[in-house]
Amino acid sequence: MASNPSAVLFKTDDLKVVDRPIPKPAPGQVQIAMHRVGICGSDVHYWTHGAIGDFIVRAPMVMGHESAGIVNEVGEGVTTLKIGDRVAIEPGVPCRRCDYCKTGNYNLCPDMKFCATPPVDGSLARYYVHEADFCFKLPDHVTLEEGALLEPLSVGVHACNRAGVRMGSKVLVCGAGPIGLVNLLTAKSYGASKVVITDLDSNRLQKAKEMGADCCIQVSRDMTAKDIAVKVKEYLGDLATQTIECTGAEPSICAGIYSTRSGGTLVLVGLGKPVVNIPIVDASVREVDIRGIFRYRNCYPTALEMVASGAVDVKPLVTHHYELEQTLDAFKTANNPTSGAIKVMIKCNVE
Ligand code: NAD
Ligand code: 572
Ligand code: ZN
Repeated sequence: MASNPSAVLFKTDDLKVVDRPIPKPAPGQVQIAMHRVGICGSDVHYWTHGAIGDFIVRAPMVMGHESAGIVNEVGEGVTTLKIGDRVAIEPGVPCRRCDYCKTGNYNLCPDMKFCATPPVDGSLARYYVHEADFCFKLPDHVTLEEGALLEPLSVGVHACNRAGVRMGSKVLVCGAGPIGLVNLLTAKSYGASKVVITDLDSNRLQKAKEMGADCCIQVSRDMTAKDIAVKVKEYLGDLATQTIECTGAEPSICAGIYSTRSGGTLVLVGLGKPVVNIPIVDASVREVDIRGIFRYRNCYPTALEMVASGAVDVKPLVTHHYELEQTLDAFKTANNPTSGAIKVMIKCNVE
């Protein structure tokens, strides 16, 4: 009898792999035999804190939103996918009817159902069902692991689009975690002539260097935001045309403002304290545009092309692999600052 082991978060610090019924695809859906699911910082945060802001785990929830697998069954009316297709799963399905959806800004849909954001179950299971039109067929030469990595890569694509990164841009990326690194990859593939990246952690900067960063700045807590801007200017020959802030830390947002040239753009990807003290007048009088992002929209096709064409190599993001049954160990590694983990990947099936 087939089973469906699934990584379920019951409450804070209570994550177990338990058997669940194998879901049947409704009309318009496909059932997917899951192969690779990456662990995101948000998964770890739900596990350790039981909530992110107003999103509280009130009922058992399956984890995972960075995923790819193989179509195992198609629901009624699905014509675009067939059994055996290898797909990357875009984890957020919007209502399709509201003004935001109808104008293409579906990431802002108030009724978005996003995997592993309470109360919606995620995809860290052996079998999972999803809307067929939010599944992207992978070419044969793109691995399922790369398919799973399209999710964080899409965050980089949306951030660089919102920042206006283009040929010849001189970009500052603040933070060399997985999200800073996908922004580095995207900025370079968009033609940025130089990308400088910051972090507190030298190991993370070493990884950034290996993944194409032109310069790395190891910041320390006693450096001022203006000190960091001076270093950015030294390395880029000027302040940054675009800054992508991927830490959410107040001092780093301040450094991001001072490091962006007049008329440039600062995109806030990192989400930290809800209220921060930043030099807003400096940004205002120098016409530094400050923009936010909320996940991504319409970015999976671009992210897939970037990987399929070889314009970016996302594989070095993955530092650890675990089996589905070892999910708890995988989360412990992802949450251990001394593990050297960037992206921890779970294998739900052999490829
Ligand atoms: P992460 O914690 O792995 O990486 C953050 C990095 O920032 C770490 O390496 C840390 O050492 C570094 N850092 C901390 N303070 C710093 C400082 N003052 N200066 C320089 N570096 C500093 O997290 P991640 O998975 O890479 O995600 C980054 C952020 O992006 C998180 O806040 C996450 O919630 C956010 N995020 C936002 C969206 C969105 O839609 N806006 C989507 C995905 C992730
Ligand atoms: O891959 C999507 C993603 N989004 C993250 C974090 C990690 N991964 N966000 C940060 C948290 N927010 S939220 O608005 N929220 C829990 C819905 O605070 C979403 C975007
Ligand atoms: Zn995520």
